[in-house]
Amino acid sequence: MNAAARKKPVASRSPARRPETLVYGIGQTGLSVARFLSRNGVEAVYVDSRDEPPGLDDLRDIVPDAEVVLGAPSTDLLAGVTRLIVSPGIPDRDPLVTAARRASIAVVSDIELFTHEALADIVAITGSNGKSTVTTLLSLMCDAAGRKALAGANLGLPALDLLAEPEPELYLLELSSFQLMRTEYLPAKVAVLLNVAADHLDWHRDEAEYRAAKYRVFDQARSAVVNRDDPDVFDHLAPELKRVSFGLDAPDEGQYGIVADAGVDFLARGTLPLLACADMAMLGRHNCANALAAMAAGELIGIEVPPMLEVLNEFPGLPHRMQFVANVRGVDYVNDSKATNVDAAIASVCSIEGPVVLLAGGQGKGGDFQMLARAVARRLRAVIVFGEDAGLLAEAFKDKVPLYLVGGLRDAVARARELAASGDTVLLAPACASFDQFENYMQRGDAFTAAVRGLSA
Ligand code: UMA
Ligand code: ADP
Repeated sequence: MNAAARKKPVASRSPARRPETLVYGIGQTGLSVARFLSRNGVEAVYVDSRDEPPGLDDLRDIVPDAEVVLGAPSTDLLAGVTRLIVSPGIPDRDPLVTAARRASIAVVSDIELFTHEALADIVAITGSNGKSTVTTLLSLMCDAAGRKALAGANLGLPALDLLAEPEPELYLLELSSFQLMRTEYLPAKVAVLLNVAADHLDWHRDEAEYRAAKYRVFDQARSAVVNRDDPDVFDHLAPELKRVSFGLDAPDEGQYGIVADAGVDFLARGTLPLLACADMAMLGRHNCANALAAMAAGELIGIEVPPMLEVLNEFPGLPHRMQFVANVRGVDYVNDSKATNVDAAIASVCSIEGPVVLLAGGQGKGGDFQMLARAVARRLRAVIVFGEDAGLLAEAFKDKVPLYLVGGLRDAVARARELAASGDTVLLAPACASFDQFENYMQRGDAFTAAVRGLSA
């Protein structure tokens, strides 16, 4: 199959007869695009720079007759093409994407296709950290309130696959900067920007480009949920745009925040306490921010307070995010494998009371490890580093905190057991992507969990 696909001579069809749409990327997004185009009777050429992209067999089932081109693509493929639909993992500096832009070919995301088709209202959720948590909270809140919503995009089902489902009342889209950067038309009923911290600097040209991609979420929005801790965001809102803010400080009337009452912190709307933070099922201060953002968005789509509180009271969080694994000899082990950037790891460490043995490492994404070390060192009993960027992490932590360099996660857990005292927490919050040693952050979290279970066996 692969060889046949590769051998298929690209130039065998006359340029005039070749489809005008080129789909670049045969992963989850590419397959959802193929299903969408096929449902709509649109022919396309499918291209992937990998010799064996993961979706190839499925693609053959969806569009058996389509031309498929594998391996580093030649820009000759763009002859006669009017639209390049690009998967989010492919950066803009990619030669085919660059050539397409230079030739004024429309370079679009799957989200752009989605927004032109979707009839129901859209809630667009973005941010550097907390997107999946907030999208899930909002989805559960809709369920609890009896509102029919479909959630997807960067989380779960790709956006275009949502269009194949019975039409809901609302689409809840988790959007990455990669997707936003190639989306011009996003008429969201509610646009949520949770936070912006350095991330994906291996994909984006610089932090300014990354931030600009995030702010695009507001361009055609009808209302906005914004974080008061990021004052820059207010410069990117049209003056007349309706907005509700959230933050970890005391809120003004009509906004969401935290109020203290008799020494107890509450999630609050204005001066009205709604739920004690300690009564939330999710762990960590950053999850208070996520809960407040979800409530602000919930209000803007007309959900009543009781079903929202019910969800916050019960939902323990997604796997691999501040997930309690076990207590072994008085030491808590917590899996926050999804803390794949510096800001997430800082939030993660700072949300734990008592000394932490931090396990960090993997593939850095251009984040500032010095900033991580400065922010968390005083909370750490020790740091254990591993993986491709262990050296950079070690450089940042040296002389600040006892530091150990190990080959992998299993060794890290074994060393952590020796170092942690009763009452401590051993926390996997890697501040890095997992791809150097694992398939993804989930496999890394599972490896951590298995190693911890090995300790308690
Ligand atoms: N790739 C190539 N050549 C190609 C096409 C892809 O080398 O021709 C590589 C990419 O560089 C990347 C990998 O293949 O390393 C996957 O890229 P992709 O665009 O094919 O990814 P999909 O399988 O379509 O999955 C994407 C999102 N992945 C990325 O943005 C990297 C998934 O988010 C998303 O769930 C899915 O679409 C459906 O919408 C994952 C993710 O890691 C969870 N997202 C990033 C994050 O959350 O931080 C943004
Ligand atoms: P995303 O989908 O944006 O990656 P997740 O909800 O999956 O976000 O959370 C990923 C990680 O980010 C968590 O494991 C946690 O370490 C961190 N995190 C979650 N919410 C926040 C927040 N509001 N602020 C800072 N860090 C957060």
